[in-house]
Amino acid sequence: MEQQIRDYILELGVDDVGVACAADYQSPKSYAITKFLPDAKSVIVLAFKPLTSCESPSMSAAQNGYLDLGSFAHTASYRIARQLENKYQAKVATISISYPFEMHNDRRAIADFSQRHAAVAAGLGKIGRHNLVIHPRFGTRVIFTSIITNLDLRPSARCDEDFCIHCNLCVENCPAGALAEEGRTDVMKCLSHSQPYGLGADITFQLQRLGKSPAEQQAMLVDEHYARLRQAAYLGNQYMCFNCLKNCPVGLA
Ligand code: B12
Ligand code: SF4
Ligand code: SF4
Repeated sequence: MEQQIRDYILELGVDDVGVACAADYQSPKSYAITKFLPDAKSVIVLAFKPLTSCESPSMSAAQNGYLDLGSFAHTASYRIARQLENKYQAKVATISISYPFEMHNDRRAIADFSQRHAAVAAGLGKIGRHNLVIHPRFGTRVIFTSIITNLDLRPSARCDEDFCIHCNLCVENCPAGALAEEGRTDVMKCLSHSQPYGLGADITFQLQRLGKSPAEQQAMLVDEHYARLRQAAYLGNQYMCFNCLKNCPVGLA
């Protein structure tokens, strides 16, 4: 069954797949896996290698590349989950690139499920100095989604090798200094550079608006900054920095 599922997934165009035993998915800050599927037994982790368009010098084209990747990942994940239900009578919970992501004051910037912990448990790579998973073939340039299932699948072997060559290029090229401390990404520093038009920026904008005169508010609302905030909210997460990913030499031919 494992091989059939694997073949189906790769034939859809997913770049790699790994399986973790649900008990081996241990992400202390995330919710327990049973929150998503009470009788979870395995996690199927899908790896997607971004197209070169994601590294276009045009940030808008790079954004578009990631939006394309997201659409493909959604479709592939849905088709695989459907196949698991129809062919193997499985139960499933699909976890996409960034969601599910409940908003709580005491869990800021922590998603409900951690794709990195799942990917490591499913043998799809190891964490590098930049706190991202480095895949054995694709290096840092890889995005993950997961499907939790009640099927008892044989887990993939974990990666033993350290793929990070400790060149420090990710740290040196981070414009926010968010990677200064080893093993921790300073979330607020990263966010200010990677999502200048994200939720945090929107809140700042709304707070700045408070107390302004009607004429000042009108000027703020017709400014391009507000248009960018609205565009980002409409399109989804618009990341403007990929330096830690783009500067990592691992996986480049
Ligand atoms: C919220 C989020 C962010 C937030 C906050 C990150 C955070 N708090 O971890 C911000 C906006 C800062 C962010 C930035 C980026 N993100 Co982000 N992000 C997420 C998201 C949605 C949730 C992460 C989360 O819940 N973290 C909180 C908990 C789980 O993390 P943690 O336990 O504290 O783990 C940390 C440490 O423990 C450390 N660590 C130390 N030792 C070990 C050992 C193991 C085994 C593991 C797993 C971790 C680990 O690594 C973590 C970094 O702080 C995930 C998708 C998902 N659902 O998982 C993507 C995700 C992590 N992001 C991703 C990417 C690519 C990025 C960016 C490059 C942005 C971009 N331009 O695309 C930057 C890179 C920043 C960096 N170098 O760390 C990818 C990473 C892919 C990969 N190859 O690993 C993910 C997995 C999305 C995906 N589906 O592929 N992200
Ligand atoms: S995405 Fe940019 S700001 Fe965030 S950690 Fe990576 S290099 Fe630094
Ligand atoms: S850029 Fe260098 S130090 Fe950073 S993760 Fe890649 S190999 Fe490791």
